[in-house]
Amino acid sequence: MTHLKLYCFFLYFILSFFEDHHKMNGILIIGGSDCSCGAGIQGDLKMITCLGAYATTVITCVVAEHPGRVESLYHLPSSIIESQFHSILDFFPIDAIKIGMLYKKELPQKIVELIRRFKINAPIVVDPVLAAGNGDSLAEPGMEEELAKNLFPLATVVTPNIEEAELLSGLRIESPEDMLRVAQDLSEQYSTSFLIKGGHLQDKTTVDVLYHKGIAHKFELPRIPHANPHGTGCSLASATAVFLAQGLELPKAVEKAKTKLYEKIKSQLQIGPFYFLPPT
Ligand code: PXL
Repeated sequence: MTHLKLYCFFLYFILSFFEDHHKMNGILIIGGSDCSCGAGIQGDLKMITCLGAYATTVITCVVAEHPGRVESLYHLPSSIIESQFHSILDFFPIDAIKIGMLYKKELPQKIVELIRRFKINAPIVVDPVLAAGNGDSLAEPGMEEELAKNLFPLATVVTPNIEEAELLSGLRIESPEDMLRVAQDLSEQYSTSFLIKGGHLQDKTTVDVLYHKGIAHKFELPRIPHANPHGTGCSLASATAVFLAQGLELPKAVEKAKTKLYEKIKSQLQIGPFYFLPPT
């Protein structure tokens, strides 16, 4: 090394001590684009940004939708999905991953391959997106098995809503007690934690149930009358990813995520005939 190079290296080293690095947790979101910006990538991006983390996105498909219905969707070729991974992971630190809508049945295996190839070692929240809140399909038939075989073994937590938990378990869920039983069953079957999101059960309270390391945790908050904004499921999962990135234990991360979501639901925005979570 020349003297000049050595001097520059030394100067850089000294200056880096005084630099005011603004450290933010990096959250990688893998999922579908919702053009109405309620759910999917855009919903996650709003929640993650609000919580002070920095989100990067790998978009798997583009969905033309609003909260009332899914109009059409276009899934992206696997080469561009891989390329997005490259662009981000060549330089970006990842403190948590949130996986949402994949649509194509071959994607769970592909995503696992990429996570392994890039040696990402961070908590992973798997939202097993199968259908939209209005019942429209958001995955190819047979996605349940592909998610279970490939992604559940890597998941820190899997976050189905009631309908998705029913599809994954083959059991009916009509009450918080059913949620507890199914969360335990799924958790034991797949050896990972399950958070069943109960927002779609009609009750005076909203209950989410986490089964984690042999213990059931029930998170209950009052239901806000007439509040049904789009994207609550995605937002709960992405907020959980942020708190896991901060190093919180899973039950605490879920509790904080639910409290944040509750605050946002209280100030939901009416836009046309639909309700959305506020962007701030
Ligand atoms: O509301 C469900 C939904 C709609 N659209 C996209 C989603 C989801 C749920 O995850 O990812 C793109």
